[in-house]
Amino acid sequence: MPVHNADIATVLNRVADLLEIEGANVFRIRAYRNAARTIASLPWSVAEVLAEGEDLPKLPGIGEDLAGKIKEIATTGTLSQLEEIERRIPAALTQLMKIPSLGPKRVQAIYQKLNITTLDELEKAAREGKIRALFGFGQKTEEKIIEEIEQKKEKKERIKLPVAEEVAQSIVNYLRQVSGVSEVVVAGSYRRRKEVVADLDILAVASQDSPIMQRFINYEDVDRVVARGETKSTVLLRSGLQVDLRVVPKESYGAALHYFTGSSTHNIAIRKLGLKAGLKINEYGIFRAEERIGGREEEDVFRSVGLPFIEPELREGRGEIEAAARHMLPRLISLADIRGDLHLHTTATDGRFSLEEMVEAAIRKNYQYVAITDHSRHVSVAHGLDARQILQQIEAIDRLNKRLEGKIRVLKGVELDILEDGSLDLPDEVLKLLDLTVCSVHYNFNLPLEKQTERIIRAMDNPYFNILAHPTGRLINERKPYEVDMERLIEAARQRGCFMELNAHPDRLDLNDIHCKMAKEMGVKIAVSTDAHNLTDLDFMRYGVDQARRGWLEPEDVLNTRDWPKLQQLLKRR
Ligand code: DGT
Ligand code: CA
Ligand code: CA
Ligand code: ZN
Repeated sequence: MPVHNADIATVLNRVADLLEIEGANVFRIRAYRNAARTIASLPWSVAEVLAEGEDLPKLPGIGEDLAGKIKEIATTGTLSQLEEIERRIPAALTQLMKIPSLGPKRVQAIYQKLNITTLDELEKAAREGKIRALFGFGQKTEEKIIEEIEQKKEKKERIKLPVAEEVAQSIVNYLRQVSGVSEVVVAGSYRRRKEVVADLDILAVASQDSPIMQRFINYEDVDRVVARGETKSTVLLRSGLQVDLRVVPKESYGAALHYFTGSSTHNIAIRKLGLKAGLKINEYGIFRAEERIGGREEEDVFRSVGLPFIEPELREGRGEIEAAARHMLPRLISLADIRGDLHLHTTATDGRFSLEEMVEAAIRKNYQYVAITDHSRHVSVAHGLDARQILQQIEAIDRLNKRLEGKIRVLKGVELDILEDGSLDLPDEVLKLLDLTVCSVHYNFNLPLEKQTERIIRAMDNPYFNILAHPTGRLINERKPYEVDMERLIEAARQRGCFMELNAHPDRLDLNDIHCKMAKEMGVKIAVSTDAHNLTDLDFMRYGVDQARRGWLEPEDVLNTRDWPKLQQLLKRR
């Protein structure tokens, strides 16, 4: 069985969860979580490296002990330490940790006092009023718990793109090797580059006698076969991810690719256009009466209804068909348009690599410039910099720029905390020495909409405010966006010459696609930045570009497609 990096991360996180319930040392717990994050973001497969007989390279924050555990997981799929802990505490307890109101202390209490180990038991006890009687709980908490269990039941967790990608690549490579198979592509929301996907929709072209279906359900990662047919099958993988496979003949490939790429709103609109033109368009092809007039290529579908090709990222039924009809489709940005990264951390705060190492990595990306934006002092958990330390970093960057002799321009920046009263976290005398600032809300997420909006707009009043970083603070699948009036924020940014960030980290992708489009339409440019905390995080840029494309952004709409002189002009506020 292939052990994906995501599987290793899952095991490590599980150990951390259980240790937390046991009340273990916080540093120890954090080490597991950090290791999980590091492994999950590696651009290469740990299991594959080990399988080739190579040793695990030294990874930041991962000592010998943890490295040994990672090897054990990568080679055996499990960890003896985890099995040991699981013997001590019921495994289902980690499910309880997923209820936002319950921390490890409360889970421990519920388990020890009421012997509750599952969500169902928890819900029953809460409905019977048994939770409120526990020390440290109350009626309010009990009601909240019930509400949170209900919410959890409603939503099936959607998978973030990087995890989906890892699974998709393995299975696509596997299917490509089956005899008689000529095409294998992932369609659906994955191809539209949605930040989270519910399942993988794989489309293949294969000859009639190809054993592809049999091979698909025999794939080593398959846990359960949900449905099996001649042309369509569905399986559940061990991770719980569902995969649909459709096999079509060559002459249907384009029509099927269009159909299974979706979205269904987009498909329905295209089909209607077809009907108006006397055509039947479906996953098998394009037909006039009974005659097939196209469907081999995806372009055939658009051509048959008189439209130019519409990029998958735009196919959400948000006006793309109307725009195509008027030849007003955006010329979408691509990764090659990006000239630099405007949000990076170093070991000066919570980054994992030094200034020099981060800059070297940016040079390898062929960037013209890169901005160092470590945290300001308010973020004490990340050892935020005070005025004196920022001045030191400025000097270090000046020296580095001299030494680099124009290989890249290192921009002096800071990630400034927006304080509760809307002031910025460092004095203007320091800020005026910087090339740019990215400003963000890191605490007090719970302010009412009006207050939060005004807090941020007040911060923009400061003439050294350049870019609003991760403007809603959401963490996909983990933390909701804080309440804020985005239209007002964007308008305020426009009036003041500020910009919005599209944070490219796949856990954030903040702004989202809809807000990117809104900013574009309102005339506010966007910085697509990775917020890199280690070298490989610079690769997140492509997720940012994907999201930018979903937001209809053209190179013109993105700040960091400019060369430095133009960027410098844009950053100067008048
Ligand atoms: P997801 O899986 O929720 O992330 O999003 P999708 O778009 O991948 O949805 P999925 O997997 O249910 O279906 C894949 C594509 O198949 C969908 O984007 C369009 C097409 N499709 C599915 N059901 C229908 C339908 O009832 N009508 C039309 N026109 N197309 C459909
Ligand atoms: Ca899908
Ligand atoms: Ca599907
Ligand atoms: Zn940051």
